[in-house]
Amino acid sequence: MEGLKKTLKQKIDEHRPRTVRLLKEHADVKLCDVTIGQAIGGARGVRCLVTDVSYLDPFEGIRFRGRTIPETFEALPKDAGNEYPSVESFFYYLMTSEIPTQEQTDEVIEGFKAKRQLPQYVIDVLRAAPTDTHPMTLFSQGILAMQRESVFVKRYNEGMTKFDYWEPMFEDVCNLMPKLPTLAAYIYRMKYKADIHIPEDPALDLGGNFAHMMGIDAPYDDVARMYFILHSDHESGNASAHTTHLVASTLSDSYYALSAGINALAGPLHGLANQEVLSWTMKFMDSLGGAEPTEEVIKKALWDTLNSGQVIPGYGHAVLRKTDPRYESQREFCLKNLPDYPLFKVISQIYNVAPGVLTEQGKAKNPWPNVDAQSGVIQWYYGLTDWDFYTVLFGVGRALGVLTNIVWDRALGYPLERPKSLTTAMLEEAAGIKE
Ligand code: HAX
Repeated sequence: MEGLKKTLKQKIDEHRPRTVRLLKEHADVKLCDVTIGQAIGGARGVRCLVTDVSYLDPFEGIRFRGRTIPETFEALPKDAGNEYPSVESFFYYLMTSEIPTQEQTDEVIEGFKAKRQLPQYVIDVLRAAPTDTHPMTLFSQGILAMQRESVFVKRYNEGMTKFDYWEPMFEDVCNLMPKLPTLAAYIYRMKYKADIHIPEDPALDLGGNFAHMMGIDAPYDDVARMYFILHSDHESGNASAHTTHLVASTLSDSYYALSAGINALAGPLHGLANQEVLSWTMKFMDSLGGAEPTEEVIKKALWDTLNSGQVIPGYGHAVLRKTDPRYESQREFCLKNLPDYPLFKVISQIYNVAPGVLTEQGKAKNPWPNVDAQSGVIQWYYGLTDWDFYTVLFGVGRALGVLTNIVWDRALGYPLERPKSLTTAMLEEAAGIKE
């Protein structure tokens, strides 16, 4: 990965003076005021994180390094016969903001291939867990188990200057990232495919080899590429990205930080929503006893969910105020590849009804679907019906973004993150209502 590392170093050297200048000359410029509502209400809209890897506009949606999803798919190189770019070319792009040439992409493909084998002790850790352990727990444990490999820790203990932190962090990331699809596929086959495993195919790229190790035929390789890229990054404030960034800010290494980020992703208000969507939809379809759902019946089921105090999974967002472009991108895939699939039709019917129901209820600021409302149906169509595995797929994709971010965090010398808390009495005093 020397070519990627060289370009990255050049980008870091160019970028560092911008951060230094902002801190030296403009540190007192105000970005926003924080209200009591924001302090109690999960810091929504508080602008206090910095990343250049992606930016989320409430109405436009995500841009990766300045490009929208369609622009990103269009710009990156694709291998003959593939509709989606390789994950490796996307990794190069996220790290450096430059569209790689085929040669630069091939270097990452070969670099990742050399690192994708799981150590035996990770397999031993997975196998020691009780059989009903959730796949996300196994995924997080597998990542954490590899922490002993950290080059960052070794170099830190030897004594290194802070200007060099990013290099061993980058090395750790390049060792860890290619192992994640292997880890995910191992968990999947251990739990759901009678513990029968498929050896890697050294001819295939990350997406292709993942599909192969999962035991799912083409075009699942392209589905994997699309899925991992779509789920990679959503700027820095979402819970998995923020957790990874926070943990790494203590100079904890990428294994600790990613494992923590994956734990954040495992919540039903975040990545686990993709599992919740399928579980909700299947329960709903079971309740119909084989009858085709009408929009009236869907409306009632959605209201029943709301009236029982639960959320409608896959709808709403803390930042977005329109349909998530990641949802749209997957919907386009469905319209092209599985337009008449009954489950897709139900998901589309829910899309017709749920925003109206949420608007009528009047609580959710964004009644539109997010990425998780559309992802499970694609997995289901290609035979991956074990929905408690879906968030692991999200986790493999999310790693691309959050690991890129923590390399840049170290490169730009971002310090330990430590916001300030207040007491309720202090808020009452600020509000002028203290007894
Ligand atoms: N169903 C029911 N109620 C919802 C709702 C939904 N889908 N979305 C928001 N609300 C409710 C909130 O629970 C909140 O209710 P209270 O006032 O009683 O607390 C109210 O509407 C206002 O919430 P908001 O400001 O619109 O949304 P938040 O920023 O607080 O929360 C969530 C954003 C994504 C957590 C929320 O929309 C939700 O719970 N959605 C369903 C779960 C989901 O799909 N999560 C995945 C989000 C995308 C993602 O991160 N993927 O990983």
